[in-house]
Amino acid sequence: MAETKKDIKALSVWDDAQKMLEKAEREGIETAWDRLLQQRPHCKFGDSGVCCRICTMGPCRISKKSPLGVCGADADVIVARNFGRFLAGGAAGHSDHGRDCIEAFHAVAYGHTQDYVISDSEKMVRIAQELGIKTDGRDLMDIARDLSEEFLESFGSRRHEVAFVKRVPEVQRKKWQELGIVPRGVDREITEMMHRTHMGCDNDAPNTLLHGLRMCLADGWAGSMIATELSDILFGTPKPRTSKVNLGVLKKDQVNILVHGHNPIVSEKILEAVQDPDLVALAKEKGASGINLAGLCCTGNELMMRKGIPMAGNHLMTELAIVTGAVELIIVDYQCIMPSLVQVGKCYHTKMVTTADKARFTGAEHVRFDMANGLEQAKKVVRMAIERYPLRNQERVEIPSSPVELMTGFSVEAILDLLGGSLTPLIEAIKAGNIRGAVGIVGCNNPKYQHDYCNLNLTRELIKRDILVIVTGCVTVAAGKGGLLVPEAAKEAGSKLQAVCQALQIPPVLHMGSCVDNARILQLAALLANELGVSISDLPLAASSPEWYSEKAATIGTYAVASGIFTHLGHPPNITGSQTVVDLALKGLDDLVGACFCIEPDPFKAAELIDRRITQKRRALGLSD
Ligand code: SF4
Ligand code: MSK
Repeated sequence: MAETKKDIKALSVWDDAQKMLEKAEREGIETAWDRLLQQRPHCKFGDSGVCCRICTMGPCRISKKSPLGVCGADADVIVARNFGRFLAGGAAGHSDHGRDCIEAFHAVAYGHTQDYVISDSEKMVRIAQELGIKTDGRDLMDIARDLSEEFLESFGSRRHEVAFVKRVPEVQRKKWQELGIVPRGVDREITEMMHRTHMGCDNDAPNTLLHGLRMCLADGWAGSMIATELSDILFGTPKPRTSKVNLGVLKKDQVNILVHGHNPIVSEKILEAVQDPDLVALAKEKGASGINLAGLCCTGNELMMRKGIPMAGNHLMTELAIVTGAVELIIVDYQCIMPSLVQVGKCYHTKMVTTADKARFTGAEHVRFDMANGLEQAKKVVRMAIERYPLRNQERVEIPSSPVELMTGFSVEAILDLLGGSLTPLIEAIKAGNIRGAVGIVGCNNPKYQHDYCNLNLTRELIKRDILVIVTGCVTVAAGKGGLLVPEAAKEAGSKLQAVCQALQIPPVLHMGSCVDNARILQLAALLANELGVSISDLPLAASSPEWYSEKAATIGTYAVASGIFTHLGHPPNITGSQTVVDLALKGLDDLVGACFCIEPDPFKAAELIDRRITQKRRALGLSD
């Protein structure tokens, strides 16, 4: 892990990041790395999860000298409660995003907006049929209304299971039933977690954590899955296409606008607005040669997957993108947006615009987006960006690198298309060992690591071992910048995977989308398991989040494990103060749901651990290596 700010090369593996860190240093601009140093050393009680602030008899901190809180809670109870609430934050983030997608879809279905439309009606009809909604001879908007109501039920308390539990292989579902963790409704499971972790309620750590599994399953198989499916229905199901990545996607002679956050509802309208001929003409009037749109984090992933819009960077590149001095405006929706962006923007001419009432930033301008005014507001924001172009100090502009090409757009539908409409060729490749297994590498950056070192090296190490890698979220940018998201990267893969990639003209690392799109990985895993008549936990699959930081990443890891996917994390959550909780996470869960977590900061050792697990699963299925 990077310890000192002086050695800039130790902070990030990327040339564009290093150059911008040097520029920030020269220009006296503080970044996340500086603030990490100021925060160190971190509090040991907080780090190990044994600090309780759940009631005002405390706060209580557990140590050898004082092993119980004022109420009598021990380290196990306190750690489990804290972790339960941590997971609830992640589940709420994804799922509230999912709810916003339902509201947009609902508005379309009921004719309350002209700005949003159904782009993939074939997918909508297919999902409606899958969920038992009648479609024959019905008007598309009637079907849409029923589907939106059906999805809303997955958030409430009236159902015994969320709609997409239907997709879960039967063996897995039985395990969930035996354990009492079939997810009922997103809001219900999150509320119950908050209730259980109130003082004097659920005081049995394993019991609290079992509910954590249920709540995270509600996120994966409902909140996130609904967000993904409805985003496809509204904005189009991704297909393979090319794009570009790194800070080099910014243009010196154009108005640069960055979209940041998670939900495509805002960024899709910005994309429409930047193509408006009147606004392009206005940009030219102000001296720019055009308007350039680029993405950050998961909103960037959403636009890149569907529309091929380039990405400027991932989580730790967001401040550094502004440091280029070339960004007129950064427009955000929610999640993973550092509050510091407002201050960094003020050191240049960069304006920050917020759009969601639930995610406002002091010092930023708020332009509220709703279903009825999306395009109008988007045009207003693009105009603001253009007006700032003349304020740019070109002498301070430094765009540090040339963009790297990548391939994106591997939705489940696109993968099936590539395979000729059936999973059989993929299954045959797995059986023959040409693809020994698959690993979803997902999630974030964290300044405690050298930026993207683990993300990149774990990906490289796995493809060398003929293991197909799927990326989502911020790892996508790492893989893209490393040149791994193009078919030519097959030469970095083991010889068998290389041959598969060459035959299909695909990269050995497939980009499947944003944070919520990890639901695509769940769906693909379920399809494979159903085809083979086994449980997801029997498949040679794994997941990893090497440089994670967010509550959402922990929630993703937990729903992956609960769904039967062995999951690697680069560092543990704040649970190390309870041996009971650690044992359950690293081992006990394997007996319960057929998968568990493993922790390993070194990407090469992590690859070895994942490989071993994949080999075990192959052998159990009677497959050779
Ligand atoms: Fe302390 Fe118990 Fe209150 Fe937590 S719930 S702060 S351990 S008294
Ligand atoms: S944006 S949760 S830093 S992947 Fe989804 Fe990136 Fe992690 Fe946020």
